This record gives sequence, structure tokens and C-alpha cells, in this order.
Amino acid sequence: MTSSKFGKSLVACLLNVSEARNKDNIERIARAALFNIRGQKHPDTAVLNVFSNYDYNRSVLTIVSTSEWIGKSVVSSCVEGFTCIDHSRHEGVHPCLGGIDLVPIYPLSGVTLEQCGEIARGIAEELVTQVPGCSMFLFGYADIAEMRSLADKRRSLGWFRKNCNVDEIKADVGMKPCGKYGITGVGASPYVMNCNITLDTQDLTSGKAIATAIRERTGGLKGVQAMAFPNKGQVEIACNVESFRDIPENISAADVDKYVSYHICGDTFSYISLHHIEAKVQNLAACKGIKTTGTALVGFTPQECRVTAEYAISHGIGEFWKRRQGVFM
Ligand SMILES: *[C@@H]1O[C@H](CO)[C@@H](O)[C@H](O)[C@H]1NC(C)=O
Ligand SMILES: *[C@@H]1O[C@H](CO)[C@@H](O)[C@H](O)[C@H]1NC(C)=O
Ligand SMILES: CC(=O)N[C@H]1CO[C@H](CO)[C@@H](O)[C@@H]1O
Repeated sequence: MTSSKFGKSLVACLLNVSEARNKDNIERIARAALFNIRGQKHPDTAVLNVFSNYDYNRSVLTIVSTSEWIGKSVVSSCVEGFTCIDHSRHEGVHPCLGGIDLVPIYPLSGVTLEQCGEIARGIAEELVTQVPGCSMFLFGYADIAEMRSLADKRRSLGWFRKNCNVDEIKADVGMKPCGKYGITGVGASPYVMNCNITLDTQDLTSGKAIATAIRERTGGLKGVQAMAFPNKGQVEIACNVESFRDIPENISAADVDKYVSYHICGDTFSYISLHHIEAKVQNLAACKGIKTTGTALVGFTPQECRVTAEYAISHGIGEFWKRRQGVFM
């Protein structure tokens, strides 16, 4: 389970919490990844990035650690989150089902997807023990029985619906969901990037048509999920860009440069390049007479995440996110 250069296996968790407007709470959740309740430091853990979106009332924390420590760090953050977030009071335009909405575990180096699945299941079990009343659904490599993807699970649970009733959901781990905690998705998969492209329009209908055109499920780009949201008087196409294990073998020469590849533990992973997604959205928007005003990567590409994790951990910079603030977004 070790990678040659850095000497330690590395795992990332892009923790999605349904809070952004209360900055103190976000700070507490981020710091909880780094220290246990007695204030002792978790070794080999860093929080690389904290991204809060005020309108969505949602934040994404990039927590990285070794496969040995990631579980403890993530559980510690989630316990803090469950304490300070009351999901029954949630307000925000982004869909969500839980105060801690999503706990995805991604391999960065020296660790397999199956091992990440075990880590994710361990986190789910530990959380329902430490926080009685919270509930989890499992996805990807943590969902050993069915291996259903996050998007699939979310659709079947009604995540995309407005005012979905969590009381009707049956949890995979823990009790029937309650209002204060909602239900949390815990799972493992190849790395997923979040990026968003802003359209210079207030026309949400056009935005939705563009999102449909690039979404894999409706015939668009491989590994891409997309939704359109109103944001600050414009429309934003928010995308999840999944890495996948294999590039289709019959891919044409013209399409090869649309993919970016990287290697972990003998596996090759690929994802559609952000430039390609951006160009595609620009084309579709231009046909409707709409300009795009920018593309933002929320967090890191998988390769950047690994290199940054190695740097932060080997230099003992747990609060790396504080150095980053204002630099990227
Ligand atoms: C943001 O969401 C949290 C719970 O998810 C809620 O407690 C809080 O009141 C919301 N903030 C605002 C200002 O609506
Ligand atoms: C590649 O093969 C798959 C299945 O074998 C097929 O669905 C797809 O259309 C093919 N793609 C190209 C570009 O030929
Ligand atoms: C969903 C999301 O993270 N939206 C962000 C997209 O990028 C702009 C900056 O270009 C942010 O303001 C949004 O919050």
C-alpha cells in the first residue's frame, strides 16, 4: 500500500456540508479533521481547500491523509458537523439530503478502490456509533452488494427533487433518517472534480438545455454530470467530472486529446479535460447567442490534489487551506 516517492498511500475526501453562511461552523468542521477531541493532532492529515458557496449554503472541504488516518480525520470532522448543523433548518438552492451531505473517498496514490470502499464503510459504521440517530446510504465501492453509483443512488432517493421527504428513505447504515441530520451519502469511487461554467444570461431554460446536452446520461460527455443554477444574476452550469478506469479502446485519434490520464496502484484512470468541456459549453451557448464568462475548478484535479497533499503533509501544514484562500477563486 505504499507509493515509491512519497512512501505513503494517500486518500482524499471531498466532504460536502450543507452550511456556508456560518463561517465559524465551517472553521470548526475543518479544524476537527486535524485534531481529536482532546486537542491532539492527527498525524499526516491536511485540509487543502475549503470552498463555500453562500447562495447554495454549501461548502466543500478537501481533506487528505494516509489510508491509515483518513477515517479518523473524516469521522472527527463529520461529528463536529452533525453537532453544529441542523439540517431541518437548511435553506439554500442546491439540493441536499443531509447536514453532512456527502462523504466521498477517492484514491490518490498507493491505494486501490476496493481499499477506499472499506475505508468508507468503516467511516459509516463509526459515525452511526458516535452520533446516535444519524443515517447513511452507501455508494460506489462502499456499496458492495450493488456497486451503485452516487448519481444512481441519489436519483432513487429523490436527492434531485425539491422538498424530498427524508422520513420515507430507508438507510443502508443507521436508523431511519431524522430531520436534524437527514441522510449522508458515504462511498468510494475514482476521483470526481467539481467545476462550473458561468453563462452571461438570466435565462435558466437555456442553461438547463446546455446542461442536458453535456450530461453523459442524456447523450453528452463521458463521466460528466451537469445541472444549471441561477447564481448572482447569471446562470451557472455546475459539473461533476468523474474519472473512470478505462478509456474506450476504439476511441478515435481525434478524440484522444479530450482525455487526461493518470495512474494509481497499477490502474489507469482518465477524465474528460476541462478545456474540452468548456469549449463544448461555449459552442452550445454561442448557438443561443449567449457568452460564457468564466470556468472555475472547485478544488483540484486529481494530479494536483496528490502533489499538494504530498507537499502539505510532508511539511506538516495541516491548515493548508488558509494559505490558499483568495489564490484560486
Ligand atoms: C444554512 O443551512 C444550515 C443547515 O444546513 C442552517 O442551519 C442555516 O440556518 C442556513 N443558513 C441560512 C442563513 O439560511
Ligand atoms: C466503441 O465501442 C462501443 C461498444 O463496443 C460503442 O458503443 C461505441 O459507439 C464505439 N465508439 C466509437 C467511437 O466507435
Ligand atoms: C457551485 C460552485 O461552486 N459555484 C461557483 C462557481 O464559480 C464561481 C466563481 O467563478 C463561484 O462564485 C461560484 O460559487
